[in-house]
Amino acid sequence: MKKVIGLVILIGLLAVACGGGPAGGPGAAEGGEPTAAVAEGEVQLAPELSVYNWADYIDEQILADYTERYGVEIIYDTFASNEDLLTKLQAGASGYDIIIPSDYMVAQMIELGLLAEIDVATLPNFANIGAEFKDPPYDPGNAHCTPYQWGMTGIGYRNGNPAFADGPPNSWAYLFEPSLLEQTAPEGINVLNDQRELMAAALFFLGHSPNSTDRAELEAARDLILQAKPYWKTFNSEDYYSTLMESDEIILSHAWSGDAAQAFWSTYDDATGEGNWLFTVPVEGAVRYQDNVCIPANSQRIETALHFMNYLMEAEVAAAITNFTFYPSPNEAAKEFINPDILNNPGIFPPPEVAAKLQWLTDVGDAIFIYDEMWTAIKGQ
Ligand code: N2P
Repeated sequence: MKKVIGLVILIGLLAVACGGGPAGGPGAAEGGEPTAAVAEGEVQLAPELSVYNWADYIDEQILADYTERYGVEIIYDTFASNEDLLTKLQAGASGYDIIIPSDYMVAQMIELGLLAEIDVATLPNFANIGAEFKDPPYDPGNAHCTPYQWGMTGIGYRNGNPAFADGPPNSWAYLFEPSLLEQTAPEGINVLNDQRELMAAALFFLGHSPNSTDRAELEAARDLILQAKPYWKTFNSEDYYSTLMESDEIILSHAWSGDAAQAFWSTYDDATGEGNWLFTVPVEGAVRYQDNVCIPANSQRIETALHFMNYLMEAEVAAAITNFTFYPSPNEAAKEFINPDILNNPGIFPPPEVAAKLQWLTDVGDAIFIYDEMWTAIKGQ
């Protein structure tokens, strides 16, 4: 289904209908181009909007602020992985208006016809997005989605634990090598409950591409995971930072960078200047992801979803999201509102030598069925 949405056109028409226009009062821009103020003032918003996001990936106050400003109730829910999101969406009738898939999943969803088309030229705040984040390979021309936040996948570890006395666990060997696991497993290890991420960790460790489509390589990754699995306490990618890291149920976790940073700051002690959790990027390489704001093709509230999408790209809103989640923002205009401690933190905004080790996950096409088969074996045994 092809839906090209023109927010400015729609707003422009409404402005005319309401007697607005180039000289028509507040919100009317010079030259007749609608501004964000017009967008805020004139678009007809639905009474509610359903938003489906990763866990711990927004300050819910930002949703409350939107409700207060625009009178739109947000129905909010979270998911644990891109594949969970896809399953929900494919089940149909999900009712979601805004979803936040990662890069490779955007490509898969476009292929499956699950996303509404948008025209970013109609979203005034898209201008705030940094050039390097626009027009991504998985969604040329941002024809479906706008960038939300990005980050890295690595290893979170308990600061001060003797197991890490010789240095950070900066190798995937800490997830897979029995001699290391024997030391750390008794105190608890968590891995992300995320098939592409866990397979990528194993593939990096084996020296293969995280986007391998080779059955023999994927089977080797599965076997590596299966031999390490008895050492792992939990598969959790949803509330692991609060229920496992912060509460000291574990000492090591396969982790997304911002979640580890949240665990650091929530345990931060002013007296020592330290938090309980640190983060490291394995030497073998690691995943870098770009998460995106998209609208399911079957949304019944597309204009409101576009309005919300535009709101998330306001410089101060995007900064508030990063200041809460500790994930880097693609929003260039937000930078002046981001806490400098976050901007200058190499565990959040990676320096070039770390960035050089990061790789995107891409759509693996039909090989996804091999990944599904491997994952079923991994989770089933
Ligand atoms: C936050 C999840 C980060 C998104 N808990 C990973 N793509």
